[in-house]
Amino acid sequence: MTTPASPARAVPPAVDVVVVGAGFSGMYLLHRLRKLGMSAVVFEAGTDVGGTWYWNRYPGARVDVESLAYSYSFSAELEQEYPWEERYPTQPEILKYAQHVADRFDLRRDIVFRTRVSGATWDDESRSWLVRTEHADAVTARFLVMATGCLSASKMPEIPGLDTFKGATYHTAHWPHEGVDFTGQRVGIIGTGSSGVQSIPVIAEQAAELTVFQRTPAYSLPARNRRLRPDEVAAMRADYRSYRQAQKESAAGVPVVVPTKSALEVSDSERHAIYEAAWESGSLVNLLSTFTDLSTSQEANDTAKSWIHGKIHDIVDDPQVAADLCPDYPVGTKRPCLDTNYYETYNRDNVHLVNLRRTPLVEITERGVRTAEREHEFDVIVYATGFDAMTGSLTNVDIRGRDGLSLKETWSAGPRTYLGIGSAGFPNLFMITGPGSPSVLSNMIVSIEQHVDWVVDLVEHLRDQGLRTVEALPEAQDAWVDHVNEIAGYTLYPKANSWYLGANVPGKPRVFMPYAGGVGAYRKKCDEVAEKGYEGFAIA
Ligand code: N01
Repeated sequence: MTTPASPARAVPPAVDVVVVGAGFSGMYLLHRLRKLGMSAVVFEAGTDVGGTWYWNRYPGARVDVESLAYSYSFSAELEQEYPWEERYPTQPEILKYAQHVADRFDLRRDIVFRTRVSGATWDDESRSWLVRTEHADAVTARFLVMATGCLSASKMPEIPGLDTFKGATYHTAHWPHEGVDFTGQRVGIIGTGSSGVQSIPVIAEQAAELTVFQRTPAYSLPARNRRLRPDEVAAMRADYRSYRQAQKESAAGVPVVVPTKSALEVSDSERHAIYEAAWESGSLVNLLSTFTDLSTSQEANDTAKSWIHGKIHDIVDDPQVAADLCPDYPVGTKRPCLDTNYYETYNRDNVHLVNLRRTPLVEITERGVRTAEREHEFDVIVYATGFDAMTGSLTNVDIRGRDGLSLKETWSAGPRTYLGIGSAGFPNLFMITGPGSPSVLSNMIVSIEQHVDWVVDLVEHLRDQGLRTVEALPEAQDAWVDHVNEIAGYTLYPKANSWYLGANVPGKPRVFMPYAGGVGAYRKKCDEVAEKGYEGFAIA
């Protein structure tokens, strides 16, 4: 998607805070900063608010956290009034919610749409950032907050001949606003992560033929989506505060019954009944919290893996296709998916699976996709090939800290942050849900609100104390990076080639980027740091 040549509105020359991105982070930041009486401008590449939910309009796009939980908690009125319709809302429903929030809190007047930030340079003398946009605007700001999201730098695959295809090409993360009509079309789709798993069943219903090119199968759980019942909405609204508190204290920002047993200490029949109940519940967190040791013990995890393999074989008619759809890495070590009729779709006559592990992809041709076996001809190719996750949206902006230090170069061996919020050498720069924070392992809105509150409280503290700069200390950052790695080392996460580890981007250092210690423990740590006068940060 291209951005128009001119920005939507005039840009102020100087503000207290520049925010990059008008997704859920940027919107809440703006709201909080205004309440503090600080001037702020938000730059947004899209034509409207919504971030992830603005860009990812592919067919079947839904969130995999329930609507009543995947929503802002900062306004009780908003919680009480917003009429969520479905258990797992569609992308249009979530975008409508974001637009409602923008209207309700009058956010758009401080958002400059259609404007990508190209670079930002710290000036030590004035102790401020000079932020530049693609339209050659420049704004001076005391603080720069990157609210750019973890999954926003989309990625095309490294396949020869990408530009040669004569038919239509789409990436799931840049879907046309007017939609795509696949009726009568021969469609090829590359990628079977969450975006592929959600879009494949919907495209299959329209297309004449759909061929799925799968490199790594995903674990996917049926969402069992449905309309929300008035009684469950009323019950949540009657006691939202306790629910929000439970979210804050939970591991993933979604309260669950905390498991007490190992998968290895129960009988086969008890274990199967527990997995069956989680499968029936249509909730990923339920599945991943069935036992205490699924994320730490290979043997325990193998029980879930083989149980899910059994489910896939039950659903998919062709035994070879079923076998090809069975993942071989531990459950949960790549992000599992939530689907509607995903495995069932492979029973359709017009759907074909190509296992790229057996038949590697060779090139894109004028007419379609060539594998080691043959050429497949298409009218349309859909790339559901994911993102340069967690760091791409930060390093794509030319950020220069003290003495011209480049963020991209500084992170060339992997991202280094203190708490996933700041990075040494980059004063007054904050990241919302940055690498080293729970972020993508959690309900993003819970983590976003926690980061925004923490950062805005820090900005308020500086202002009230008459202080100008804050910067992560290298030794605090080193200790935090070690801690993040240590926690990941206790888990099975490093056993899969996931985007959590940067494994989907050739040349990206293999570093486990999110913090796996849980949002409850992480929040406590952040609160302690603040209580101790922002321990680990140099403040001046
Ligand atoms: O991207 P992905 P996504 N040749 O990276 C394949 C969130 N999300 O957009 O695994 C062939 O997961 C790649 O194969 P492999 C969610 O956190 C949430 O689907 O690298 N194949 C993989 O199958 C999710 O995890 C929701 O071997 C190639 C696929 O493309 C994250 O976003 C919905 C290839 C990419 O999968 C990313 O999901 C959507 C190549 N050269 C997204 N290159 C919900 O809330 C890549 N692939 C439900």
